[in-house]
Amino acid sequence: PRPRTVLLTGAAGGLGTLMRGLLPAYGYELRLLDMLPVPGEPDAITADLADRDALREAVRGVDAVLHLAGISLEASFDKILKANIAGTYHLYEAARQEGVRRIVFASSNHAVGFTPRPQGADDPLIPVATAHRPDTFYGLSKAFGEDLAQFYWDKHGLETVSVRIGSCFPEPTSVRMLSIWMSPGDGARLFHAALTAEHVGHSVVYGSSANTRLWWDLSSARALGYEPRDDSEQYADKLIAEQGELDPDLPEHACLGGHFTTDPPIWPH
Ligand code: NAI
Ligand code: 15L
Repeated sequence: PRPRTVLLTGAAGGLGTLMRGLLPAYGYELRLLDMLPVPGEPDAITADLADRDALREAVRGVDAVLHLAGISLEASFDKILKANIAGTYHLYEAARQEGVRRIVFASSNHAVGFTPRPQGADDPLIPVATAHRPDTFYGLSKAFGEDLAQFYWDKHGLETVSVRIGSCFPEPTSVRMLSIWMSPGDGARLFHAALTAEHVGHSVVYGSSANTRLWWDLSSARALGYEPRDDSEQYADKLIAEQGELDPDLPEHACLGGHFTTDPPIWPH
């Protein structure tokens, strides 16, 4: 049966706000959760991912979870540990205890951010089955989340689609984003496919539109039934005129994770 009631964590965030607007058209009834109040949504659950009791109650009776909550950029290890590592564990444990069958996990390109990017049309696309090469504590937490998802599938039969999202914003704003952009409409199409495809076990997919300058292999996403409709190329002339082409000799342009690979770490708390 198709999931109807979906818990959306991180509902107050950028992607959560976009998906609150787009997913109801697919027939979902969304239950919302965030540590911050969700503007205009008085019924949203205000709870931190550290609150195990609140998570148990929040997942009770839902068909699936779209797990977007967490720190979405680099931060200190202590902050990442609490929100993204322990928080995602608490969510999985609540789902297991309440018998939820599927989670769609917002992983990130930064789980594999130190992977060299293709530099020309002849270079192979980055496959899903590539080793984790996290570029930040943040990326490390996403690699952990993918492993956690694999463990809950192997051990407990709880299914996950881990979506290594590129950049999901209304428009791409950098030359790097031309390669990894996921339009909001394609994001909703991909999350819908991840929520409804049968027998996913633990599947890992890249999350982007069908960009002309794509760096990765979308075939595992397409295998879920995802058919992207958008391409960032319409923004290419303007962004390249403003910022220039990516220079492969610059360290911050050499790898998938871009400046996340070269930004100084955030120490310590
Ligand atoms: P965001 O930072 O705008 O939203 C994250 C939301 O999670 C916020 O509303 C925040 O209050 C909530 N949150 C943070 N810690 C929490 C906690 N301990 N308990 C409860 N709620 C908590 O981030 P955005 O852009 O909406 O991203 C959503 C998810 O997708 C994140 O997990 C992010 O890592 C992932 N992602 C997003 C990408 C993008 O392009 N937007 C790219 C790759 C991954
Ligand atoms: C991410 O994982 C972040 O959550 C998002 O804000 C963007 O920075 C994106 O990666 C990116 O790589 O552009």
